Amino acid sequence: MSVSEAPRGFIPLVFEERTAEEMSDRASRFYDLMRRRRTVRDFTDRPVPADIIQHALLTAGSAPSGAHRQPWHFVVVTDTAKKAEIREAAEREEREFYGRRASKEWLEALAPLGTDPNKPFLTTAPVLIAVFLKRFTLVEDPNGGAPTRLKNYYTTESVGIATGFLIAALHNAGLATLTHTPSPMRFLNALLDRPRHERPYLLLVAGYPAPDANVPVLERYTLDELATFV
Ligand code: IYR
Repeated sequence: MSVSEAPRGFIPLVFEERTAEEMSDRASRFYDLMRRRRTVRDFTDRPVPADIIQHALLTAGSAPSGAHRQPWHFVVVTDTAKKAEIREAAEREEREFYGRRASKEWLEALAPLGTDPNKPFLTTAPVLIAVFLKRFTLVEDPNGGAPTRLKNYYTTESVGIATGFLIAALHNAGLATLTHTPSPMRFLNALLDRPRHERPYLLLVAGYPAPDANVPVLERYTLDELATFV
């Protein structure tokens, strides 16, 4: 981060007031769009236009963050060999997870999803976006001295919100995604050449669903179940 990215002063808010009718219409139409999002595990290798990924990343970067520290970094992987390396490392961790690390309770929770240690989507899907969380930001010294460590705040919340924006943006554009969290995923630092103070947060898989893709039958909470109005 350069010092110029820090907030500087105040300007009038640009706020477009909408009619109540337009607001209701937009609210219900946005819900209608978002409720059609499904986590997809079967992708085709059909490439996706770069500008869609770029705009989705800019959308993610518009998320609010603690003290506006923007504690995120995204690595977009489309290279076939790099995807293969990621798959191999992720499957190694997943074999440990399913074979040893996961509790019985966790495996039972996953059973309805039908997941296992094999992650073919990591090489089939055209795009992997590795999301990194920056616990602090390194500010370069303009005089060539040692960089300063600027502490970041609410990093988990901030990166979670940005990732939500990213998933919504990709879905809005017409792509399918999968939030994949190989655990642990420190291997991503070495494979993607990211510094240690950046923690891999999740791996977002994006692309077109396979024509025969299936998704689990599931129900989402109703409004009464998910919210309380006091
Ligand atoms: N990371 C493993 C296990 C897994 C965990 C959860 I929580 C999920 O919602 C899905 C999978 C895997 O990717 O298979």
